[in-house]
Amino acid sequence: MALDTKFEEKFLNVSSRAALASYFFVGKKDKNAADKAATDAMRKELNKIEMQGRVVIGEGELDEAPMLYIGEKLGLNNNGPELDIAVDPLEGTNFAANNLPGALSVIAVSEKGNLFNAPETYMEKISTKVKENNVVDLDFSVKKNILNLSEYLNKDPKNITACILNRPRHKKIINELKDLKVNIKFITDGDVSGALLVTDEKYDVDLYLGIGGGPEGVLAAAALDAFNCNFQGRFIFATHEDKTRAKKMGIVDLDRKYELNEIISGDTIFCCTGITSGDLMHGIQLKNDEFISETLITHKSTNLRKIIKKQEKM
Ligand code: VTB
Repeated sequence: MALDTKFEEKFLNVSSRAALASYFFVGKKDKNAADKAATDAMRKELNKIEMQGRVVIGEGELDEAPMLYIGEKLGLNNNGPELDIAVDPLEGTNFAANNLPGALSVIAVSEKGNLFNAPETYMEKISTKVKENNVVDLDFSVKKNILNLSEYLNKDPKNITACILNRPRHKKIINELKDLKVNIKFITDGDVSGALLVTDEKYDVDLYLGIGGGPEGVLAAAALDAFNCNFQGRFIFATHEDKTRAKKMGIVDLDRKYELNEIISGDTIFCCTGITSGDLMHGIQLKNDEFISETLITHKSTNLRKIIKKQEKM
């Protein structure tokens, strides 16, 4: 079964309203206020949609986050299709708080049971536009991935661009990329966007790799699936608490490498709206009593994948 196209507009409205709410806190040096505004707006809009929604990736567990917590039920009239919902109302809290490029509001929706219930831990990730197996793989060395990609794309490694979060934990990967003379696109935060840079030639990124948030990995996978790109992820359960929580969530093999369609399957709608302008989209702009938003929307079953610009009343 596919998700009805009527939901495209509805979920686009959810992410654009969340982006607008957060926009008012841009540059105010208050990450929590910006996040709360986006979360409250997202929740309010989701509850206007006729669906039986359930948050599978959200703002934490009930005891940590009163809004959009994992397991929270959403929707109008307890009627309509049963949907699994993943949200990151404010992806890039640092960006919003400091008025830096790249803050987004993100949501992905699937039919019940098709979205991985991801714990809030780190995830080792890799994404490319190459769909074939065995070209790029999380289990290969950096060198093997780059050389395979180089051969596949018929590009010298020095003309390959790899995107990675600039973190000390990536020192070894970064040194290997440097040795191979690969162009590195460093991002300081925001790896939903980072992972999506492989979706279009215009971004000039061939590979995304490295360790970022698990929930962000699942969200990116939803869009990458619609773009027919590849993604693999492996959760990193570092602490005893992480391991216990993972087991509670039903994860048996803690070291497992997940393929894209084990993370997300069936039909999906993905929307991400720019709060501040970044690589993917322009941020929110205000015009008198109206606002302009740009949202990247994908709908797997209808092959919808485009950036929609809207101007509407606040
Ligand atoms: C990651 C990344 C996110 O925050 O969760 C990162 O996936 C936090 O990583 O996109 P560190 O603990 O290394 O700072 C983001 O960059 C923004 O939420």
